[in-house]
Amino acid sequence: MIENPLRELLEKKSCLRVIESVNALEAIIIRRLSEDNKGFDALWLSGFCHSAWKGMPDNESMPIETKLRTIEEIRRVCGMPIIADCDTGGTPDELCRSISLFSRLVSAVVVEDKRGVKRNSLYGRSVSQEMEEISVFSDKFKLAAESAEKFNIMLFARIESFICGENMETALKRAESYISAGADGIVIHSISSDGMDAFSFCESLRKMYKNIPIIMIPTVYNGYSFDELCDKGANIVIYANQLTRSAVMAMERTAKSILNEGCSRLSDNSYCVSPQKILAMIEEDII
Ligand code: SPV
Ligand code: MG
Repeated sequence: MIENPLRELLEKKSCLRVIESVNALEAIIIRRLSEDNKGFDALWLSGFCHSAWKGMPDNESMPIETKLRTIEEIRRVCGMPIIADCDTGGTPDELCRSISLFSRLVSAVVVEDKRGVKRNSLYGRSVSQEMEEISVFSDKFKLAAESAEKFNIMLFARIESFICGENMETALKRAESYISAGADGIVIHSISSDGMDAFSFCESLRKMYKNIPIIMIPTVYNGYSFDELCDKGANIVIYANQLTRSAVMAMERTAKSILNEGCSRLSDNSYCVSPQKILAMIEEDII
């Protein structure tokens, strides 16, 4: 069976640094910063950022074919392992189909335990978000895990308890059930500013499962260093959206500057890389 590069990395390193990549240019930038085993270890195909670049809401309405085409474009320029955000995965059949379509391109898939129309977790409780019943999600997950095992891709269960107002006990109960259903790892999502819910969860889960890989997404509790998050028990830290957010800020600043200045000289000199830099980055890739 073909090796799974993410699984191999998890065996070699106690904690992996993963960053959003939702198009080929982002992937080239990350790959160039990650040569010689330094930098980032893998890419996160963020549903939020991928849909944002397509001008679509993060509500699982993106056709799977569009996601696949993006992953193929990334694959063409970058060999780093990819972790794909599969949202709730839809029905069990839809989830298994996604796993089979992604299988030759990605190392891992993450599926979250909410139900109904998917809303981005960063909304928290300001919008209506419902958790799926533990048994319903576990049954769906079990089928998906069988399919993932067949294709040798890792399947992570993402627990949204702390997004939707569930307590620690329920979050841990969910983790136990998903691990029994075949999860290769757990993503514990949190939007608390100190991350304490995610850290306590991690500590308790570790007592029950010494080696289960745990993923943290410190978008809101962003003051902790990578090393601190590893000490808190993370095996994978995902910087899920900072590249897209910084690109939006830079694009707005440049566009405004062109309007305000009446010409592009200030933005060309101060806010933009040269066209040659981009041409070289891409052509060096093709040669
Ligand atoms: C994403 O990047 O699409 C995620 C992480 O799922 S979050 O936006 O925090 O839900
Ligand atoms: Mg997402």
